Amino acid sequence: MRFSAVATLFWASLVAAQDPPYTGVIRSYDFTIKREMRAPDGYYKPVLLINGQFPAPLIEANWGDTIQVTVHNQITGPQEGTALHWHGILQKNNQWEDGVPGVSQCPIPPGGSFTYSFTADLYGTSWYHSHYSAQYAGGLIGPMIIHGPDTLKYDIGPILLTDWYHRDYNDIVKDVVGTDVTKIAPPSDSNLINGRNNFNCSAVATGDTASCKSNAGITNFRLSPGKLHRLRLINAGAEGQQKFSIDGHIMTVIANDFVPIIPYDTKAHSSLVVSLAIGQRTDVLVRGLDGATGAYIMRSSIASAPCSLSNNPDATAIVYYKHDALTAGTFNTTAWPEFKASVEGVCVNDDLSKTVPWYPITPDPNPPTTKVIDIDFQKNETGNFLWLMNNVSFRANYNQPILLLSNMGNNSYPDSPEWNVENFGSNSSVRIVINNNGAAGFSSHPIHLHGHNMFVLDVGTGSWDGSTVINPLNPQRRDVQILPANGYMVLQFTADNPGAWPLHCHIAWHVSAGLYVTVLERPDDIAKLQIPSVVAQTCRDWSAFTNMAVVDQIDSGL
Ligand SMILES: *[C@@H]1O[C@H](CO)[C@@H](O)[C@H](O)[C@H]1NC(C)=O
Ligand SMILES: *[C@@H]1O[C@H](CO)[C@@H](O)[C@H](O)[C@H]1NC(C)=O
Ligand SMILES: *[C@@H]1O[C@H](CO)[C@@H](O)[C@H](O)[C@H]1NC(C)=O
Ligand SMILES: *[C@@H]1O[C@H](CO)[C@@H](O)[C@H](O)[C@H]1NC(C)=O
Ligand SMILES: *[C@@H]1O[C@H](CO)[C@@H](O)[C@H](O)[C@H]1NC(C)=O
Ligand SMILES: *[C@@H]1O[C@H](CO)[C@@H](O)[C@H](O)[C@H]1NC(C)=O
Ligand SMILES: [Cu+2]
Repeated sequence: MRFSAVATLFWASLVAAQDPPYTGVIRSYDFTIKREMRAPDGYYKPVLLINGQFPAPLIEANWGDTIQVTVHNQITGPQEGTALHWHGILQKNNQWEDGVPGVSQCPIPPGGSFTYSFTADLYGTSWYHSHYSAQYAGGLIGPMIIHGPDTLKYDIGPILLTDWYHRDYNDIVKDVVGTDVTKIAPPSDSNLINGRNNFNCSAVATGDTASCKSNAGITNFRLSPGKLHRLRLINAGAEGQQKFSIDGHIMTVIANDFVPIIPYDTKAHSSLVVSLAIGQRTDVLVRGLDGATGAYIMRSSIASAPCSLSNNPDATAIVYYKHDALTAGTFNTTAWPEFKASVEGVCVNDDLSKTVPWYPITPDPNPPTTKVIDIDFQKNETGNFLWLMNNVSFRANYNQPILLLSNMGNNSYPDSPEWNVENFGSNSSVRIVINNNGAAGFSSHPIHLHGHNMFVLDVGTGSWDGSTVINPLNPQRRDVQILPANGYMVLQFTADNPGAWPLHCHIAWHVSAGLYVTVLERPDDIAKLQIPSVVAQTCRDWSAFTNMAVVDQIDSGL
């Protein structure tokens, strides 16, 4: 799976060109999704699994390969539709493979199958997850690694950081979009590193009779002294912002999302930790301590309110050099208090001035359109709490995917304002200013744009001054950025990818409650896309299912 030295030289010469090489290699996967009892942290609950696994299997490919995933929806107890989204993949020329029900496809009905096929068009670290209601908070997540020219011998692989809830995601969603203000922001019960952590079963709520085993066990990773290791951090949780560190070790940040950046050490900056909001990935290099034989603690802490809410925010894993140290179970924790202090109450990504892409791209300094979108938080007429963007709380119609209607030349839906479509027509570049102020400003949001590595021109508290752009010749690009509480974010994208692209908060509970806009990009070119007939067939299959069964869509659907 790794590149040879010669191949690396060849590929490196192509890198700046952006477009992936064509390798002709197909990486095939066969995924069966089921709901079964599991106890990742010791507490038994129904978990959505792929091929029996939580977290779901690793997808691994080389840049330019074709990834082909056949998904069998065997979810029962109850039956549900599903769809898988390949986070961060651009899907240029495969826009219908983005996996968002009601936007790019109809859900895969219970008992049905669908084969996704797309190019590994960027390289680095990512993940995939269900985009159907809050299924991904119920376990339907997995890592995805695409090897590029930046390959390294000591690759520790994916490190998934996920908050974890003991209640079923459907029950949580009902509360989140409910009418009782005390229930709309549920705290997570636990925090996991690669799907494991120890949970203290004495702490379960009175009356909770679920079976639970304390000391379920944690993950461990072996490092080699003096060697440079690559760690691929992924926040694949539902709500919590993670602050990652390893006691006694300095980390060098080399990529954010699918974008390699000019490296910097966490130690050399104010923050000693790596901050990741939901959906974000950060690749770090860690040099094994010279001559080390001991064991150290790897930590990921959910940043406390106002960033996130958790009853057990601290996840741990072990980093060890010699097996004896692992079994002895004594750890050097000298450095932890200093790290802990830097974790609290900071709900932002590292400064944009620090995160400079390795391969520069300059955005249009005068984009032909700038759209201002306000975020609001309100009760609707029935008293349910909802999030709004541009004065609309999004709600999908699973039977009418926006991309497919657009492909048939229909870009106006007078009866469906809740699809929240922003039609940017044929604009060559689009700038969007998102304001998170007023009554809605109490929370920060990880804002995710599909189909692009967005330029992040500026973020901050208060309002944008209308002109400041950080690193205007080469601003940070990534696919998720934290929009601060009581703040703003300015993003821009080059309209090089015709499609219907979700722009949304990646907190499961917030997108469930409608914090979402559909960016419609170059509809004239969407009309020309040759969408395979199997996509329409999935809609007929879904329609046949919904003619027989009532789909209880309790949230936005995403
Ligand atoms: C587990 O929780 C119980 C009840 O809160 C407490 O008494 C006990 O000390 C905890 N055990 C550990 C190992 O933290
Ligand atoms: C523990 O780690 C610190 C650095 O974090 C180091 O200065 C100290 O020497 C270590 N102690 C032992 C006993 O290895
Ligand atoms: C308010 O929102 C809830 C939750 O999405 C929804 O079930 C309900 O139908 C909405 N009420 C109105 C009047 O639209
Ligand atoms: C927002 O929507 C509500 C209800 O649809 C409407 O009454 C109000 O005028 C809208 N506000 C703005 C600023 O568009
Ligand atoms: C476009 O689709 C919407 C939603 O199905 C429908 O209401 C509308 O009539 C359609 N427009 C045309 C011109 O077919
Ligand atoms: C550019 O986008 C704006 C919406 O922000 C839209 O009103 C306008 O028609 C678009 N221009 C073109 C040329 O499509
Ligand atoms: Cu949010």
